[in-house]
Amino acid sequence: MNNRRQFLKTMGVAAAASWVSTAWGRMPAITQKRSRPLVISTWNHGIPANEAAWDILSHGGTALDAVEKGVNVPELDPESRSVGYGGRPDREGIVTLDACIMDHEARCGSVAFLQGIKTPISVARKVMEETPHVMLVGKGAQQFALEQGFKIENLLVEKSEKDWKDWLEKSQYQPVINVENHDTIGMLAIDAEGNMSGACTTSGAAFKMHGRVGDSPIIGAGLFLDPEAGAACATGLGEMVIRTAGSAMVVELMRHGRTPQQACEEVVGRIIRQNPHDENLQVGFLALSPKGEVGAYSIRRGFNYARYDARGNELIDAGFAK
Ligand code: SD4
Repeated sequence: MNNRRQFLKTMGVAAAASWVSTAWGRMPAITQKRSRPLVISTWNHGIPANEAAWDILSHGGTALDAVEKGVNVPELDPESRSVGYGGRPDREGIVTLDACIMDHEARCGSVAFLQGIKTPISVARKVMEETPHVMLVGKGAQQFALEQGFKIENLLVEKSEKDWKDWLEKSQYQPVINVENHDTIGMLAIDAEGNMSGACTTSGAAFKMHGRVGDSPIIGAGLFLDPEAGAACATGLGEMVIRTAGSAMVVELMRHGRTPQQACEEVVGRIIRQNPHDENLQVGFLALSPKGEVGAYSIRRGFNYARYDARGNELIDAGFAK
């Protein structure tokens, strides 16, 4: 699909009213019909995750329940090897998980470096709802999860253990672009009431240093939501997302009038300018405005997202810069 068609598909088809400048020159500005409920999520595993989220949204449930239950699907799927149970381990062979969640009142909860719990997003929600804090990490997060009734289980599945043993032969840390095309899941939803929520959960970069925390549990990096301005989430090399306060920046640009698409493109552009010679760098953003407009953009080809609204569940290729 050429870039222009991809752009149009990314933006959805609707009436052209005015013109905007994009990475591909001047294009008609596209106004989408107000659409809700709506859920979008990163990568192929967004399709089954959206199904679970839509089941809640279409029955009048809240966006907060939808994003939690939605991302629980890849978290619990051992075949989803970059999220939750089944995720690839760090270089010590230990699976450590990062996740965060945010609701329409800008309340948030987060866990990082969490071990042995299959559904970190649900622990993050408990942090938000049951503690005076935003973020718990490591042993403290695990202890809190146990107190909340979660079980400790082995998260390292055979395939991930084998990948790790193969990796040990060379022990070279080299993040791979679009790992199997289903990385971190970031999900943004707007419910029938018009309230937005977001969730982001991952096992992080495969074979990372023990103790490494990426962008995904960092409010403002892997996920951000402001009820007045919109919501955004990120996937890709977390260090670069943290350095640009990526998701917070996308939301802030929307507050200042950019469409979700323009905001995603601008922050991707900043990351490219900071790293002009990095040929292996991939970062992608997904964004949602309070009106239900969607944006998605990445540094390189390969980033896609799933969108579920009244018309059904669809996998869409995001636009890309290089
Ligand atoms: C991280 N952002 O831990 C995550 C990994 C990811 O696509 O999303 N990769 O850096």
